[in-house]
Amino acid sequence: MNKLHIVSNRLPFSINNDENGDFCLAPSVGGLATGMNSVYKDFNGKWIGWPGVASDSRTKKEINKIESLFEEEGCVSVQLSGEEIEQFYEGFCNNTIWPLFHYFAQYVDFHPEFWEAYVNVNQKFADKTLEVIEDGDYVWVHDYQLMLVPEMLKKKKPNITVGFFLHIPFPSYEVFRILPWRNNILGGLLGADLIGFHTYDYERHFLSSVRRLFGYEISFNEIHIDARIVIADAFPMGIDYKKFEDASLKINQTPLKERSEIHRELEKYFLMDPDKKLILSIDRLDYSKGIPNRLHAFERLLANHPEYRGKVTLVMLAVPSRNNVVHYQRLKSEVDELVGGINGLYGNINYTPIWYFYRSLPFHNLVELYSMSDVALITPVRDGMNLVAKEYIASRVNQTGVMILSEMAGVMKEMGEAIIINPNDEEEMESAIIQALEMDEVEQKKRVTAIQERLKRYDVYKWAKDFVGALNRVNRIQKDFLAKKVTPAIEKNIVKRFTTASKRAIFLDYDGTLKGFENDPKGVHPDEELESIIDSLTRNERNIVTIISGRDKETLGKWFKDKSVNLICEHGVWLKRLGDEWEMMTNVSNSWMPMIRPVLESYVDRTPGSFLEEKNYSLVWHYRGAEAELGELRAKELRDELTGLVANHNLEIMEGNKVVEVKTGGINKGAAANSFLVNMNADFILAMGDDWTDEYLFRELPESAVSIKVGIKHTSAVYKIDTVKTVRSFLKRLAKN
Ligand code: GDG
Repeated sequence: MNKLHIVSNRLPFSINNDENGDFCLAPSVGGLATGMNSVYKDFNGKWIGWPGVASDSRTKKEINKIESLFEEEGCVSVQLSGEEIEQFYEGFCNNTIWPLFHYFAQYVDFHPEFWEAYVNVNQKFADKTLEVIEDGDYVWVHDYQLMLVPEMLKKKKPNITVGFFLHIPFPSYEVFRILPWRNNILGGLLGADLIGFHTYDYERHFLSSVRRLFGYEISFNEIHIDARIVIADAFPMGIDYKKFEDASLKINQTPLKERSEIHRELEKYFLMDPDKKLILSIDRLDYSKGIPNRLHAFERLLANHPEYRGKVTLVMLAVPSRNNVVHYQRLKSEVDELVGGINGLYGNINYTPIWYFYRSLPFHNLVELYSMSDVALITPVRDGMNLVAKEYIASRVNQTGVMILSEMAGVMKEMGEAIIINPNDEEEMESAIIQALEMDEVEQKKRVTAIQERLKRYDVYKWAKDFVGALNRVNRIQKDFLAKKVTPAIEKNIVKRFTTASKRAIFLDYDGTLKGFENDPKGVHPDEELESIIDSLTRNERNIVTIISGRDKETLGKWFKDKSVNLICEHGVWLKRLGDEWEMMTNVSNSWMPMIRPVLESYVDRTPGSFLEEKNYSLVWHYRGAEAELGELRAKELRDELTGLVANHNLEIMEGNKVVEVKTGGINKGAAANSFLVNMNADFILAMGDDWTDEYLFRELPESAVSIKVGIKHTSAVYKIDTVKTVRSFLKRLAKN
């Protein structure tokens, strides 16, 4: 496989000083570093990111030293100045995107200078990446700090495969649309070939924004953008399960005198009274984590249930985070005050209700807390995933313990066995704490074991491998397209056959092939360029050009009145040979229309922006002008409703691009083209079309025909071409011969 590179805001090492005071690197312990290490070294790639110090806070010599230390680890440094960090990271990332994507719209700052810094810094990351990557490489970009990088990379190097993973929630469209730069962000992300989220809900919100803001066609989780397919999918991030399990086993076996201070303190606590219980809470001090809500619930418990006073302690580890941002400073004061209040009210010489640590702890202390706490209380008001919840469960090597978990955390989807709460419902949280404290061991073990099995299977290594596997599959889809693409060599061959032929039958679909889609289908008249292409093709009388379309005969008849072309309309009901009158190709009836028309009309009434088109032998409901998601929903409904009706009347439902059409069965472009070809003796046949109604044409024409699909989707055509623009330039070159 080709190289795989990682791009993330931070590099996976932090800078320390060794015993001589020289710089050295310490590996980050986070899940991302662990997961990525498992894949990127195997693929011989680089890790591109910010080393963690402002470039203008050190001397040039120090920066060079730091860069070379990172280089030894396969890392490429992106240097950021103090001002860039302030405006890009603290500004746009943490004051705009973070609150917005966590539904704290009231905290969002919309500063154009923050946005400008975001664009510039993203460009810096992209430029650094472009220096190290080659055609054919894979690049995996991480998180909300770098959402513009995929597009920036793809623009300069289209022949790479780009994956993007978002570690935080993707908000609903109604929230995302608030952002003035929403289209730029979405466009940036869509530069990737694969976009990963923790949960299906975030994926769904993302697709909904793509549909509503850009109107791209989406089938399941595939977004069709001209000649590209972008896939969105859910990959719930796992943890290094074994690392937590092993560390916890080791703690249980540590001899008394070797135990850490925290470990000894915790044991002392239980020695005083074995019935005592510990509730654990660990997070970065962030407003998304719901820390005040949790404290209120704990306070309620002590207030309403005096029997738990002296018996239950909340161990709260709040890791300092983003303390330059004002909302974090306010949160810190709020939490300090709440903890002080509760301890003051319910504590005594022998009892402190909350043990509050405002710092980070070394890994083994963290696991000690996990392995010795009876209950984990994890109550974010919004959280992309929440790895703490997974780490707690992995550390429960004797399978006891109870998890109280917010329904707003992504991890909840994998932890149905936890006690699930709404973090805004303090009463519910209070009852959940009581339920957890009183849960018997058999029940605890049943629940913990079930979650453990799941987390063990889908750990961080599996997560990373799955994502890379999906990236490979996307790459294959793109390659399939390339395999059929009309290359210069293939075109040369087609032109050669075309030149030597004495009679050339050319079938051209109209919408999506010769002409792009527009909102008003009535107005998509041929433009000057198209008319001149048709003229130059038909000037040579060896070329028998036929426009073959689902459109009605009146419209096409009017548009091509002065052109030397044949017309096949309504998918093959009508034929107009050059110089002749309209003739019916098959005997069809439209007596079914009065029965179907009211059904379609009711959809027009209930779907603003949609309308009904009445052709001679078919009825078409168009929803391109409707709100995108509503249109698709109604199209599904309509199809279901029609299925029962059409079966008894030999009718067919055809779904084109943003249309649902009902017509008499057995008529299609393939049959029509073949009957048109009878007695013609064409020694060269060309057919071009973009949607599935053209597939009949591709399938039913003689094998020697040159069939060309416009777009990337699966097809029976022999070749593919990417866009209307390329169709036109191809036809122009053909006409010259
Ligand atoms: C973002 C998303 C998503 C915490 N305190 C200490 C410590 N930690 C470690 C934990 C855990 C990590 O930090 C925290 O991860 P979370 O997932 O809980 O939360 P965020 O930092 O907000 O992460 C989140 C995540 O990205 C991954 O995609 O799950 O939703 O917000 O691993 O163990 N580690 C040590 N000492 C501490 O005091 N050593």
